[in-house]
Amino acid sequence: MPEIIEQPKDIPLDNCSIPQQNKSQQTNCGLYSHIRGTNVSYGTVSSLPPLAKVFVEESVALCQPNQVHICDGSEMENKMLVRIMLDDGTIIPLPKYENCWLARTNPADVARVESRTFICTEHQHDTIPTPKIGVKGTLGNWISPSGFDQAIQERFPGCMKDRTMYVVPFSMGPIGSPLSKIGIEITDSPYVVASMRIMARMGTPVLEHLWKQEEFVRALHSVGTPSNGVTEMPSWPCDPERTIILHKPCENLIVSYGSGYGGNSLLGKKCFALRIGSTIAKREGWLAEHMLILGITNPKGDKKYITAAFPSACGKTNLAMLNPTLPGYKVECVGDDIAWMKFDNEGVLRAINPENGFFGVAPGTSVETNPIAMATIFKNTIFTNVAYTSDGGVYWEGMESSLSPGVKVTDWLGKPWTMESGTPAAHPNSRFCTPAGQCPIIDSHWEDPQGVPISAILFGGRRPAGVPLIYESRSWAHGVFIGAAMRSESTAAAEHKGKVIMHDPFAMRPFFGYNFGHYVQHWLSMENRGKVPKIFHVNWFRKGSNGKFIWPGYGDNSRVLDWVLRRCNGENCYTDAAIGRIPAKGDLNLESMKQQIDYDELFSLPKEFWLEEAAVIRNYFESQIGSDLPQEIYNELNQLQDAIAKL
Ligand code: GTP
Ligand code: SPV
Ligand code: MN
Repeated sequence: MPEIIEQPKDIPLDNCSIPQQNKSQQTNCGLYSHIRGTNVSYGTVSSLPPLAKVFVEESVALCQPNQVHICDGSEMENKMLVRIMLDDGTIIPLPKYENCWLARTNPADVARVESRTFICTEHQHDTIPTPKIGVKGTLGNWISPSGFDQAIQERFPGCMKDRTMYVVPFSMGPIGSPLSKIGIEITDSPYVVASMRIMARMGTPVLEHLWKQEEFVRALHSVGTPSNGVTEMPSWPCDPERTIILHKPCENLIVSYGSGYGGNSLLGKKCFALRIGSTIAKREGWLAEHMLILGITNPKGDKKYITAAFPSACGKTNLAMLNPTLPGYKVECVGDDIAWMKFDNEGVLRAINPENGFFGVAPGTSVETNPIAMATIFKNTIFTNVAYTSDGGVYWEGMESSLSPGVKVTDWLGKPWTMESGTPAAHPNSRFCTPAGQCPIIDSHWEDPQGVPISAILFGGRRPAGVPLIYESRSWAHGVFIGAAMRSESTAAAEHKGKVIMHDPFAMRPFFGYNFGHYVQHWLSMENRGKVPKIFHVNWFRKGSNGKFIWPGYGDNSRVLDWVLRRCNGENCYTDAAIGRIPAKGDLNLESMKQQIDYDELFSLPKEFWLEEAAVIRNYFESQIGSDLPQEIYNELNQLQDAIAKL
């Protein structure tokens, strides 16, 4: 196998079967078609329903691209995009695998930028609760309608000069499902188009469906050009200094400028499915959440579906693809990041995964920790910011055992790397973007238009101290309180520095589309709409006095799910503790575990810790949310403090 060399054009691409055509020769499907005087180089204008056409026309007038490409989602189109990205140096091939590519970003564009993410409403109070005087609000950023318009006018006019504007019709959820929604993303990034093709149902079938309904979310994206006109890294254009991500729920409108990375640019994901999605869900009476969905079957053949909300990079992908160590159990994956949940006519809460792919954290993914993900990602995948190997493969922290002897590693910045380098080979927020349908344990109902029935909801986070492996809420309101009180150690998924324990209610803090107090009220109201699932809180990340995790996690988390399932089936296998119900000693199945488990350490509730925790939660509620937080939640907190006082 030849060593991968930096110059992508020198690489034989026979095994990739990329048509050897350049940009000017792309296709002539749209040769005589124009939008606002701009050539349509691919696709036909007449395929656009009237309102979609208006959106494209307005975007062309604003961004002034040199041509327009209306995406059909075809194989041929994708090959063309790959060719363009290879020519631009945006991606390099990974000949060790089938149809896999590595993109390396500008090092200033590696994660979501929460501080530059805004929701636009007439009144600030519709977007964020009013914090106590002198306290900085941390539950989202508001921008006024005039500020919104100004931010666009300062960045977008002419921002696509000399670039192609791609029009990407996409469906969040199976096309035509009553739970699905359509969007159109307009972008000047072929990387975004190729990634959206994996992450959402994309192209002609979506446009065809759109003729029947007309309603869609508008999403405008540009990687931007810095104000001095100089693009630092032509293979990854971006404008980090002026990056901004805007949402206007009243118009179902998303506008994103300056970043090509992940949630900043794949606008179907966090911007649509969570921020705009949560506002639609509030209006229509359902829930749009940062949750995985899995199906679990016990040895008796009883199958239940569970959702789980953990903050970014806290284990959703891993749990969604769990490989149980508990004999006789089977886990199947419906989704790893987002759940849309709605009660059906029988009052059953049903969930769909609105996505079509996984945009998963690479480091830590290995044959030891997540063999299912490893069996998913080595074909038709775009990797971003991982390291690559001289035998044409990828590498990241955790893959040590898969590295063949003699193979050389080049880090995500393009520098030679060895185990002794002292820096990470892959960026901590490096990711794989891979089709969900390739997952060997994808659930047979994962595309069911009706969704799957949900029996339990888990909340959880990275809590090195004090928080037990699992506890169950005593009621729906108590469960909603547990979601509201969630805290977790920060990770590399956003721009936060260092490992600090942050509040991350419902794992949604970066993703609320409206006032969090109103969001909690909406959650409480779900109890009146149908049969609500049981709510639990889990923590795989508690550490012992030696600084090591006291729970092995991963496949052994099946033992925790076993308890959840038994509780859902009404088994009396719990004991009451100050913070909720926990498995009584002997009730958690620890049979044949490799590691010796100290139950008392795993479930201890240190009084000092919980006094402090409850005080921190109270301060957070009072200073950040005040009277917007429903009284029921304060009542739950009062009960918790009373119970802790008795410890
Ligand atoms: P987003 O895609 O950012 O929303 O994140 P996610 O919640 O899907 O996170 P993911 O499953 O990718 O997990 C991220 C990190 O958590 C990886 O480094 C994993 O190795 C680690 N992790 C996941 N599950 C466990 C576990 O059970 N125990 C321990 N100790 N680490 C875990
Ligand atoms: C997250 O940060 O929660 C992600 C990755 O799932 S991103 O799509 O970049 O938001
Ligand atoms: Mn996520």
